[in-house]
This record gives sequence, C-alpha cells and structure tokens, in this order.
Amino acid sequence: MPTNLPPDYYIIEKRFREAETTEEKIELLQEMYSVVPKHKGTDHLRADLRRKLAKLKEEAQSHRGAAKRDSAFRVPKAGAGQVVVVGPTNVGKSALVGVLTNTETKVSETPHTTWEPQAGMMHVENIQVQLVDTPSLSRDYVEPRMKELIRRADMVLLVVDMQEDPLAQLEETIKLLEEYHIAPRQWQGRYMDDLRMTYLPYLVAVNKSDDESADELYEIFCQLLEERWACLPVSAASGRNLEPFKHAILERLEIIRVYTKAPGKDPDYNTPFVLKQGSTVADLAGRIHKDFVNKFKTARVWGNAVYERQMVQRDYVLQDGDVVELHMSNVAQSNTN
Ligand SMILES: Nc1nc2c(ncn2[C@@H]2O[C@H](COP(=O)(O)OP(=O)(O)OP(=O)(O)O)[C@@H](O)[C@H]2O)c(=O)[nH]1
Ligand SMILES: [Mg+2]
Repeated sequence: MPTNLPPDYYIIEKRFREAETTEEKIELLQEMYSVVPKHKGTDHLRADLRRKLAKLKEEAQSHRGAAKRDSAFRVPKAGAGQVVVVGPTNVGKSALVGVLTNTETKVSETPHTTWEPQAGMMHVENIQVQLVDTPSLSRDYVEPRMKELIRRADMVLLVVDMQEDPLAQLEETIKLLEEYHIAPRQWQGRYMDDLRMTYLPYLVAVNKSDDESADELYEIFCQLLEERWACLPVSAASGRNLEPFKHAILERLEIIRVYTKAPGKDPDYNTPFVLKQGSTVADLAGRIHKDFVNKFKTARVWGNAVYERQMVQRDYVLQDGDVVELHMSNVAQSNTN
C-alpha cells in the first residue's frame, strides 16, 4: 500500500468495507479511485481498484439481468382476465397470440423461440382480455418461473399442433401442469393434497387446422380423447375459427359483464363492469365505490331478472348482460318509484 495517500482515501475505504450493496460498493470504489494521486507509486493500487470495480460492475449487471428476467415472468394483470397460452414448442403459441392480439411476437419454425412471456390485449365483444405468450413446456426443460406465472393466471389456454401428435401433446402438457400442482377446474376435489393445487379453467386450441382438410383429423382427435375438454380447431396462419375461438375464451373466463345506469338514463354499453361469475349486486356496489357497499339499499335490474326492472336485494346474483340501477339509502325513496 503506498504511504502517501490522502486521508480521504482511508475514510472512503472504511465505508467501502462496511458497504452492503454492490451499488454502494461501486460508488465508493469510484470515489477511492478518484482520490488516489496518479504517479508511479500508485500504479498497482489503481490497477487493483480498476479490477475490483470491473468485477463489481459485472456482478451488478448480472443481478439486474436476473431481476429483469424475474419481472418478465410477473406479468401485471390487465383487462377482464389474464389467459396464459401454454404448450409444447412449435405448436404456434406465439403465432396465435400475435394474431389474436395484433401484437408482434417472435414466430419461427425453429423450436424454443420464445424465452420470456409476452402479453397482448385481445379485443372481444366490448372488452379486452389479456393473452400471455410463454416459453414452451417440455419434459427436458421448463423455465422454473413458469409455474408461478401460470398459477397466477385466470385461465389456461393449451395449444397443440394438429399436424404433429395433438393427443400426445395434450396429455403430456396436462401431466406437466399437474406436476406443477395446476389442474383443470373440473378436477377439483380429486387430490388428497387439494389445498396445494391451483384449479383453473382450461381451453384447448388445436392449432394449424388451416382448412377443411383438417376436420376429419380433428374428429378423430376428439374421439380419442379420454376426457371431454373444451376444444376448438383453429389456425393462426389462415385465421380459421379465430372469431368463435375468441368467444370461447371469453366464455371460459367465467366472468360476467354488467352495466350500470342512473335513474331515467340509458346505460353505457361500452363500459361494462367485469365481475366473476356468481357476483352479487353488493359486489358490484363495492366495485364502484367501497362506500357503496353499505350505503346502497336496493337495486333495479333489467336483463335476466325474473321480470324487467325487478327490484332486488344486495345478495341478488347478477347475470351476464344485466343492467343495474343502484339505489342508495339516502336517495332511495325519491328514486324507487
Ligand atoms: N400451417 C401452420 N403453421 C403455423 C400455424 N401457426 C404457427 N405456424 C408455424 O409454426 C411454427 C412455430 O410457430 P411459433 O408461433 O413460433 O410456435 P411456438 O409455439 O410459439 O414455439 P416456441 O416459442 O418456439 O416454443 C412457425 O413456423 C409458424 O409459422 C398455423 O396455424 N398453421
Ligand atoms: Mg413462441
């Protein structure tokens, strides 16, 4: 250690030794470097500091890289529901997400093209549904963070390839998911350790069913299925069946859309409230404003109620398409009749 270093150096060095984070250490090393006078006697020290700095920066970079990769697997939910698109490699997951959401996804004939999830919004009827393209699932290698990504989703869209062996692909994918403790809704109650399982609605897309010539194969595929699955033959390439497919996704999401209206006014059909199936009028009130849950007294419902404009109570279970007029306790009397 050269003897003619300024006192600042030793102060910074002490702080450096006590520093806990890589970022802090980098900053302090840079400070140390800048206070070391430049002459022959400090050559070694400065070289040593530069080496340490380079090493720390590399470390920080890999941390940042890891954090970035982690966050890529935490896809914030958007729209009426989050649908993870999963399946073996090359079945056309990215192609389907691309065409359904009108976003650019990496599509290629080489396997394992997608390494990180990519989300896009699919417009269907009057709402947006979020589709998440994912890296492929295979027995050889599965991205570890995929498990959490799928478990957090609202629905699983399994994609298989009509031109490969769709049956084997489907069975294998369902088995892999099961090993992750993810199972289709209809299997609820099947496992001893039921609490560890996450049950989600499943929908199967038999992709690359490009034209009618695939119909016969699809029939055979359906007959060979040991269990009934919600399935649809589709094609990302030719666009075949994509419209009915969008509606099938919406149906499987187990959501309802309800519309609110003010007394004497028309409802706004462009902006539905999206709720889980089985939600009540009280749930709707809570969604609009937390104070409304206690304040509202009754509601009038148009739509699937027993009769039009039916007056309902807070526990009334809403149906898709219902129009609701909430009556608050302080204004209820003037508005109800
Ligand atoms: N004929 C036909 N080819 C398709 C269809 N959809 C995708 N492909 C082709 O299948 C190949 C794989 O498509 P991708 O969308 O990359 O498949 P992936 O499932 O995302 O695959 P990885 O991300 O690599 O695991 C590409 O060459 C696509 O052009 C389809 O509907 N019909
Ligand atoms: Mg892909």
